[in-house]
Amino acid sequence: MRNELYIDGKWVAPVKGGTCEVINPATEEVMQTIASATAEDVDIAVKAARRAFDKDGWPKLSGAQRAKYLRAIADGIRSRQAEIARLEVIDNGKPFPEADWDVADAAGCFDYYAGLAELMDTNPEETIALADGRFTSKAVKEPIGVAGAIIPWNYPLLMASWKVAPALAAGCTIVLKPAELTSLTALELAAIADEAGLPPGVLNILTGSGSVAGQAIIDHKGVDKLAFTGSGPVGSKIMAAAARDIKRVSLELGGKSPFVVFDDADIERAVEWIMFGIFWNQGQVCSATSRVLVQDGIYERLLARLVEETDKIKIGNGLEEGVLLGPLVSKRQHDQVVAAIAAAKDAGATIACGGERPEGFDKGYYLQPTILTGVPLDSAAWTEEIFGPVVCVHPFETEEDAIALANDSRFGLAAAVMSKDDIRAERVAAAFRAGIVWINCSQPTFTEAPWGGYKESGIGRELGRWGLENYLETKQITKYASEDPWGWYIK
Ligand code: TAP
Repeated sequence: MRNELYIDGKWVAPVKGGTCEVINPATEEVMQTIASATAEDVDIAVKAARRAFDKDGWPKLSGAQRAKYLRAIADGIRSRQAEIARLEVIDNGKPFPEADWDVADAAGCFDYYAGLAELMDTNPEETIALADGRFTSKAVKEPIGVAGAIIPWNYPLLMASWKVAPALAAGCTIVLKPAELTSLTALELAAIADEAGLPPGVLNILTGSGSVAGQAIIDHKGVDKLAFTGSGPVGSKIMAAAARDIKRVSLELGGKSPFVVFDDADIERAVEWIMFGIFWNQGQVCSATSRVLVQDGIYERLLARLVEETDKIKIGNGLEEGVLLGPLVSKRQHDQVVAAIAAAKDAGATIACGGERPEGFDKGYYLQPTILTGVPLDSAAWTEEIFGPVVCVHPFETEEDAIALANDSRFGLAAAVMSKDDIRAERVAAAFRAGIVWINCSQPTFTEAPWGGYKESGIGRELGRWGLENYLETKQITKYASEDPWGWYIK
C-alpha cells in the first residue's frame, strides 16, 4: 500500500510528515494511512511541473510522442484492472462490477486522448481567411501550462483520468489532488505513469485535504489552469481563487437532474433506467436523475413497479457477488443523506420505500435505496442535491408542465426523457436547460461526447475534443506578406 506523495517522478514523504487514515466504508475499519500534503509539498510539486513544462520540453514533444506515454498508461491500468477495481471498492464502497467498469473506462480515456494527441500533429494549425490580402494569419493551439486538478471521491480513478489524460495529451503538466477519502487508485495511477516512463514533473499526485493541499494548489501562482470536480460551494471558492490571477478554470459541479417519463413509455424499461439513474454508485453521481417526473396516466403503476424492484436490490459489501448497492463513501456522507431524508419527511414527503439502515448491517455506511413521493416542490429534497440513493417521484399532466418542472432548478447538469414518440422526445430534449440530455435512457457516458453543465452545474466541458480544449490556448500568428512597405511612419 502506497503512503507517499508522487512528486517530480519520485515517491517522497511530505515535508511536514502528516498522515490521514483510510477507512473501508463497508467495515468502518482503518485500512492504512496516506500522506497529507501541505503547502510546502504543493510548492515543490508545482515547481517541478513548471520546470517540466517550461524547460524540460514536455509541451515540445510531438502529439505522437505524448500519445505513446498515454497508451502505455492505458495498458498499465488494463494489466492490473481487477486489482485496481478491488482497491476502488474497499476505498469508495461501490460494487466491484461498477469499479471494474470505471477502471476499464479510465484506461479507455487514456487511449482516447492518445488518439487526439496524435491528431494534433496532423492538424496543427488553422488558416484564417483575412479580408486584407497583405497579411496571412493562422491560429495554433498550445498547452495552457501547469494544470492544478482537484477531484472528488465518487469516481476516484475515472475522475483522475478525465483530467490527467487530456491535460497530458494537450502538452500540459499537472498537479493532481484526489479526495482525501479515496486516494488509493490515484496513487496507483502515479505508479503506472512512473512505470510508463513519464518524464519527472509531468504528473504529480499529492494526497491531502482540500482545505490545506487543495487550497495551496488553487492559490499557487505557478498554476495556470484549475480543473475541478466536486461540490458547488468549493467550486465557487475555486472560481474566486482563479479570478485573482486570471487562471483558466473549468468546473464540474453538482446537479438535481430530472427524468421525465411520458405515459406512452414502456413501464419496465422506465423502471430499469430510473433505477440505473439513481442507485448506480449509491446515487453519489453528479448527473444522477434524482427528480423523476411521471405523467399521471402511468404514475401509480410505474411507482408500484419501481418500489417493487427497489425493494429487491441486494445491499452489501461491494466485494460480494451480486451486490448492487454498497455503503455510502463515509460516515459524513451517510449522515448527510439520512438527515436529508428526515428533512424531506418533516417537509411532508412520504417514504414509499427505504429510508433506513438495512437490517443485518451493524457496521458500514449502509442505507436502503429510498423513494420519496409527495415531496413539496419548494423543499430541499426537491431542490438540493442529496448525493445518495434517494429519488423523488412526482406526477405531471402535460408536456409543458413537465418541461417547466424539469427546468425549474438552479442546476443544469443532466436531464432525461422517455417516450415512444420520437418527435416529442426530441422536442423535450431540445427544451431542457441542461448540458447532458438522454433520450430513453439515463447516465450512459461516453469518452467521445462532451460532459458538463448549464447554470450552477459548472463551466466548461470535459471529455471528447472539448476536454482537450480545456487545456489549450489559442494563439494567432499573423504575417505581413506584402512586398510593399507598410508606409505609415516611413513613407
Ligand atoms: P467537495 O468538498 O467539493 O470535495 C471535492 C474535492 O475538493 C476534494 O478533493 C476536496 O478535498 C477538495 N476541496 C475541498 N475544499 C477545498 C478547498 N478549499 N480548496 C481546494 N480543494 C478543496 O465535496 P465533498 O465534501 O467531498 O462532498 C460534499 C458534497 O458535494 C456532496 O454531498 C455532494 O453533494 C457534492 N459532491 C458533488 C460531486 C460532483 S461530481 N458533482 C462530487 C462529490 C461531492 P478533500 O475532500 O480531500 O478534503
